[in-house]
Amino acid sequence: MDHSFLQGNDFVGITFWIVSIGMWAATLFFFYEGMRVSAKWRTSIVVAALITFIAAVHYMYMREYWVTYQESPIVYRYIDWVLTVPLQMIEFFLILVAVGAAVSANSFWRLLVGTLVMIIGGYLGEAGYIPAYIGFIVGMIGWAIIIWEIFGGEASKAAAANESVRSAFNAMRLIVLIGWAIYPLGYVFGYMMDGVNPGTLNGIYNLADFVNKILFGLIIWNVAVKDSSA
Ligand SMILES: *C/C=C(C)/C=C/C=C(C)/C=C/C1=C(C)CCCC1(C)C
Repeated sequence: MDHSFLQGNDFVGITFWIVSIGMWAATLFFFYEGMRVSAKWRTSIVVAALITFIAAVHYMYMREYWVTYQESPIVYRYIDWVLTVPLQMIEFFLILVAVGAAVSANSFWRLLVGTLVMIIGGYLGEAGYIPAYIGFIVGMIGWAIIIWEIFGGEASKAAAANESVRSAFNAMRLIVLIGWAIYPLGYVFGYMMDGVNPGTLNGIYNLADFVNKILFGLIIWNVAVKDSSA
């Protein structure tokens, strides 16, 4: 049973380990800080904590799976994403609601549809139900719907009109544009170069999750703390 513990030369396994601990630490931090900010910001911070919490639990299983089989924990990965990405979409609305801006539910539904198209496309491609490149195209269409909505849609107009959330909203959407671009890169290197490469794929996805869940939460925390002390 050599492979039931993390080995020193298993670099991808080490990234699984670091990200899982990072997610737990971020969760404790966000829950604690949520009690410190003013009441209208609490929900946003608690949702940031839930995102890292859900990821932390999944990372424990993914890490175990990787260390044992040296293969992609596809099902755990996608269950994590299907829960945490919609929560991140909700965050765009929560920060607007916290400062009293008006946005309709339609915009949220469009974001949710984009999220589901992106994740279901990626899952079907990775799990081998459809050819990898078709999963990629479907995933890119879903991501484009999300980008379209947060850069040109209703929520972005509401944010532009409000001084205290504008910078947070801008930073969060840059994460969706630039930070999220790491995932399709992982998919390309993992599935579309030369056969399947689970090491590269998971190393890149782990880095992406670290940036896109922890940094994303820290941006929200930063506006909440500033606005609470103002
Ligand atoms: C916390 C988890 C996050 C923010 C996950 C985000 C995942 C993506 C942005 C995935 C995107 C993909 C494409 C744009 C095309 C190829 C397939 C995916 C699913 C890897």
